[in-house]
Amino acid sequence: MKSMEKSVNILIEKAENEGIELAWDRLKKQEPQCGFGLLGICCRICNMGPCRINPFGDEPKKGVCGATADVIVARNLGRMIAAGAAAHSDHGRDIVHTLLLASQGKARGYEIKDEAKLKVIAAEFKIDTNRDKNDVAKDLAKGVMQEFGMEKGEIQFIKRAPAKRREIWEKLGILPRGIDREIVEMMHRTHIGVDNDYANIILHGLRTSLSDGWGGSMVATELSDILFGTPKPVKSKVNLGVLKEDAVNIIVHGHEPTLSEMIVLASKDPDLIALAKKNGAKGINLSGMCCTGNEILMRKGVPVSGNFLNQEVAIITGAVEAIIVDVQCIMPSLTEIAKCYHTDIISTSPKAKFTGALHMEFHEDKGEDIAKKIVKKAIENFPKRNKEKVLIPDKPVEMYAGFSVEAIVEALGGKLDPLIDAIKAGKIKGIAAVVGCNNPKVKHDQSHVEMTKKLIENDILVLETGCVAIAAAKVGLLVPEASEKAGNGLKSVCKAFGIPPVLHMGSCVDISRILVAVSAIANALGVDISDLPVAGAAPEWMSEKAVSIGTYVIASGVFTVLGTVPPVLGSAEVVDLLTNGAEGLIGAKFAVEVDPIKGADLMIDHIKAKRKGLGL
Ligand code: SF4
Ligand code: MSK
Repeated sequence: MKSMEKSVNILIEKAENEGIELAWDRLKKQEPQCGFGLLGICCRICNMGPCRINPFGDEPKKGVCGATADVIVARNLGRMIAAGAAAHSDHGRDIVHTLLLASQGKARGYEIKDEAKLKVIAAEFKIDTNRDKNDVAKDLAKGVMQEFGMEKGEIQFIKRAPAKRREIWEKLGILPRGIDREIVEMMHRTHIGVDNDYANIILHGLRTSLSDGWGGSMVATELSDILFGTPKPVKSKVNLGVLKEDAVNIIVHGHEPTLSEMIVLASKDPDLIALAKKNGAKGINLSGMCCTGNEILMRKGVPVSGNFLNQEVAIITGAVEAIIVDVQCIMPSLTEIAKCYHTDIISTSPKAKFTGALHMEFHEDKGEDIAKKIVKKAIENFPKRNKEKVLIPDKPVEMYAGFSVEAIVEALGGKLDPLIDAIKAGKIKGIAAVVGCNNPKVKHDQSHVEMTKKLIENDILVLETGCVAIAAAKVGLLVPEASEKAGNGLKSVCKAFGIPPVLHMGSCVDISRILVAVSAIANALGVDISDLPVAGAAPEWMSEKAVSIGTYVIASGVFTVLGTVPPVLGSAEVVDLLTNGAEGLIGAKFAVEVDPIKGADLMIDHIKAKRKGLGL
């Protein structure tokens, strides 16, 4: 079985019978995967190469330029961090741009939904908040935009970190300046013949990743909340069973809320609903996938059809009229698979076109109109559906999402104190941030689910974002009743506050919410983040964004377990720095453990040790 999800296995079989190739088949064709690539010891940075290092100690031990395995591995890792940070941060930049247009009245359909949060964030940027909200928003957008390329100084949100953490960063010289500044510098340093010291490259990797977590990602989260509303607990449904046989099924997939928010509005438009009925459907059924899905789930309660490895099989249901995509984690294979069905793949971002897709470019200034045109296109596709090929093999599962930091505080009665008291009393032993993707190298969703279950059984409150949160939702872990599966201590806290033992905090950029939460707890206890009984994990990670995330999480002082092996094993020095030496520098390190139960055990042991350190 390739997936934990029964319906996915059924659809994989359907695809096989129809001769359609999926990610698992393509992975098989890639195997055995390139050993040099797996170890991170191939380099094609310049045209004297490509070079590779013999991992068994024989020649060649150096690239043509003289680069060792250590330098090559560190450079490759540095570039992965830079790419991941760039992806999150460019998403953040788009949100800033939308906020600016909205504040200028140039983006019909968009408005400031959370004025209170606007004031809080604007005050952080020392902007006068006693004015019209649009004037405040305009100054905030301009101020944040300027930070992207900032040459000197440090980004504003980094000031949210506990003083002890900031001292560590300052001492190491890794307080991030502008986000673009750090990413460009990483690309420069890893050009041939620049930074030829593996440790120095990795140090800048930490700085680059911090500009993502406390910069680009945090900007994306906070400004999205201002524009679209700060998430509050919301009930919804999840898995491919949210698709309906008798409705026009539209899936939004990717990452940004800008377009998907407008698609939500368009899907409720009475004229478009009437058009859907005229075309033989009972209505329009919108669902989300991956993190665009998480964005509209958290704020609008829109059901989720799946996570990363659900995207191809969604088409195999034969019931999807259109998959509307924006940016990130969208497989290029979708257009090829869609040819076997009536499904339209509609690309919308000028940054992300797909050969074979229908491109309907989205611009915020005409957002409402474009969204309506896109939905209309999907509706017109409904009569082309071949009913004989339809297979929706599941019933949806109930879930709750929308646990922003503000929502958690509210659920706890207005303060974080009950959570801190529960940690002190040992009812909650600690907190785990379990994040990240799917990867066909491991059984779809299994590591996420097994690790999460083990953690809650051991009274560890689990915070999740991205594809993990969707995986946990599919097996019913995101409802208050799931506290029955938790240890007695965690169960009693969940029951007292009516919350699930696993809290869905949003999309991948929303890991910034977890940074804010752990900073608040550290500040309340007067300690550093690295002193807290907190651990992180990315059990099925695959993307460069996940590399940046993992790096800023350890750079922020949180021990992190990776469930798929990163391409660094070709350098014993780099491995030692990341899994050992980093602890002395930043108070946290990585561990790699492919077994999710053993990974959870590492986290539990870490949490126990930190409790002891705090005298708890
Ligand atoms: Fe080879 Fe050095 Fe060029 Fe990399 S930078 S391809 S190791 S010569
Ligand atoms: S969508 S980065 S597969 S979490 Fe954010 Fe999922 Fe990972 Fe993409």
